[in-house]
Amino acid sequence: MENMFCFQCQETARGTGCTKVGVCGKQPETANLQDLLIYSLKGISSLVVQAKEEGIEIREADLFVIHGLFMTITNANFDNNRFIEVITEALAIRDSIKRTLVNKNIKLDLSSDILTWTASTSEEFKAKSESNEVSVLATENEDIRSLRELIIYGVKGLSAYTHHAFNLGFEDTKIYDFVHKALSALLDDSLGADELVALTLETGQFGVEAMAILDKANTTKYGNPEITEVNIGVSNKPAILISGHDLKDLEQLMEQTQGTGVDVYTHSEMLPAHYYPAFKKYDNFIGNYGNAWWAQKKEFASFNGPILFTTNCIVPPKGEVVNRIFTSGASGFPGCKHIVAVDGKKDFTEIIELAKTLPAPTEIETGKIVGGFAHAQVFALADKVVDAVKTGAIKKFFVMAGCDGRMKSRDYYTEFADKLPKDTVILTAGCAKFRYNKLDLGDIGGIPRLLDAGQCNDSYSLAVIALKLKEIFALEDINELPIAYNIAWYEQKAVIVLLALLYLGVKDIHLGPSLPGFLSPNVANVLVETFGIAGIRSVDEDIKMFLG
Ligand code: SF4
Ligand code: SF3
Repeated sequence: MENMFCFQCQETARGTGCTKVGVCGKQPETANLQDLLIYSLKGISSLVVQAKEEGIEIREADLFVIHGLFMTITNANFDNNRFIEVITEALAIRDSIKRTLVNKNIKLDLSSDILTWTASTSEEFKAKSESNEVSVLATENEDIRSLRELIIYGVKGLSAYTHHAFNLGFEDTKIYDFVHKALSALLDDSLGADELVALTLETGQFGVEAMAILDKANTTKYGNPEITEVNIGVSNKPAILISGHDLKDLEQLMEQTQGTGVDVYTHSEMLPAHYYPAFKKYDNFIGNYGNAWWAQKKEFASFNGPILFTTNCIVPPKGEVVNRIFTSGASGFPGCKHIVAVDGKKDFTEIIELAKTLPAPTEIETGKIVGGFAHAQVFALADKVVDAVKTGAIKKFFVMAGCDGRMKSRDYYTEFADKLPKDTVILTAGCAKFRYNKLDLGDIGGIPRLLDAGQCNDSYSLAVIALKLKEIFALEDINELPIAYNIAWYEQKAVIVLLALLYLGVKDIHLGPSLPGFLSPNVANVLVETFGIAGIRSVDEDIKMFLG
C-alpha cells in the first residue's frame, strides 16, 4: 500500500506519481485529505446536478466548491487542520442539500458512499482519506483515470481564477454550473473516453470564460495594464513582501500600509500588479523582490520582513521564517498565521506591526524589468506591430507563457529565449518569465522583444491578441498566424491555460519541460494526433524546427 498518490504537477516523482511524500513537500496525510476534499466536493456537485435536473436551483455550494478545489492546487495549502475543517463543512453542506431534496420528494441513491459517509474525529477523517475509493487510483482503467484527472486539474485551475474574479465582485453562474457538471460527470462510470475528451474541451471553453471574467474584474477595478518599468532593487525602509495572485489582497495591504513607514514589494506572480494604473499611486509600492516561487527559501531569508501568501506557490518553510509568513484565501501552512476576511475586509495590522520591528530588505539585485503588455496596451501598439510583421522586421512570435519550477531542465527556457533570432518577439505570462525576463533581449523598432502580459491568467490576453491579429490579417485559422507556442507548465492553472488554448483551436503547442505524468500513453496519443501537442528537445533542434 502506498502512503499517497498524487501526479497533478510537472515535478511529480519519477514523472509518474508521488507515493511516499510529495516532491513539493506535501506530506501523505495532506495529500490524502486533499483527495478526501475532492471526493466530498464531487458528492455535493452530484446532488446539485441532480437537483437541477429536477428543476431545483441550488446555489449554496457554488463558491464553497470553487474554493475547495482552489485549496488543492499544488503548493497552495499544506494545513491538515484546515482541510479537516473544510471537509467537515462539506459534509454539512452535502447533508443540507440532501434534506432539501428529500423534502421535495426527490429520489436519491442513498446506497452511494459518497452521499452517506461521515467522520467527526481527525482519526476518522484520516482513516477515510486513506481508503481506496477516495484515491485517484480508485479509477482502475488508466485512460479513464487520465482523462478524469486532466478534467479535474483543469477545473481546479479555472476555479482559482473564478474565485479571484468573485473576490472583485464579478461572477457568472454558468461557470459554477459547469464545475458541478464536470465533478458529477467524473463519478459516472458510463462515460467513456470520447465523452471525457469532449468534456475536456468543454473545460477549456469554461477556462476561457473564467479568464475573461477575471480579466474584466481586474481591468474594471484597477485599469488596463500599461507599459511599466519595475524596480528590482530595494529602499532602506522595513517592508512586506506579497506573493501569489490575489490583487484584492494587495489593494487592501496597500491601503493599510499608507502612512505606516512600511514599504511593499511584490514576489513572483504578484509582479504584474505594478502594471495596473490603480497601484501606481502608492509611493510605498517599491518594486519586485526576487524571482519565481521556487527560489523563495533563499530570497525570503534576505528579504528580512514579513511575507504574505495570497495563493500558491508556497515552498514549505522551516525555522525562523515560519514566524514571518502569513497566508490568506485558499493558501495555508501549519504554524503560519492565516488572515481571514471579515465582511470582505482583511486586517493586515499584525503583518504591518511585525514589519516595523524587522530590518529593511537586503539588496540582491538592482535595475528594472519591463512589463504591462496585456491586450489593451498591445492594441494601442497594433499599428506598429502590424507594420513590423508586414515589413518582415518581426518574423515570428513565440508564446512562452506558463509556470516556472525548480528543475534544472528549465534552463532550457533561458537558453531558448536567449538564442531566438533577433527578428522574433516573445509573448509571456505567468511565472515562467523569470527564466528570461532579466536578459537584455533588445527591441524591434521600439517594440520590446519580450512582451509580458501579466500573471498566468493573463494568458487570456495573449489569446485575445492572437485573435485580433487573425482578424487584422483576415486569416481563416488562428494557426495561420506566425505564432509558435512553447509553453512551460508546472501546476493546474497551466493545465486550464492549455485546455483553453486547445478549445480556441490552437494546434502544435509544445509543452515542457516534460509532458504531464497524468497522461496515459493512449490519452497522450490523442493529444498528439488531434492537437499536435509535443514535448521539447534541445534548444537548437527546437529553434530550427519552429523556424523551419
Ligand atoms: Fe507530487 Fe506535484 Fe502532487 Fe506535490 S503536487 S505531491 S510534487 S505530484
Ligand atoms: Fe507560478 Fe506557482 Fe504556475 Fe500563476 S506561482 S504561474 S507555478
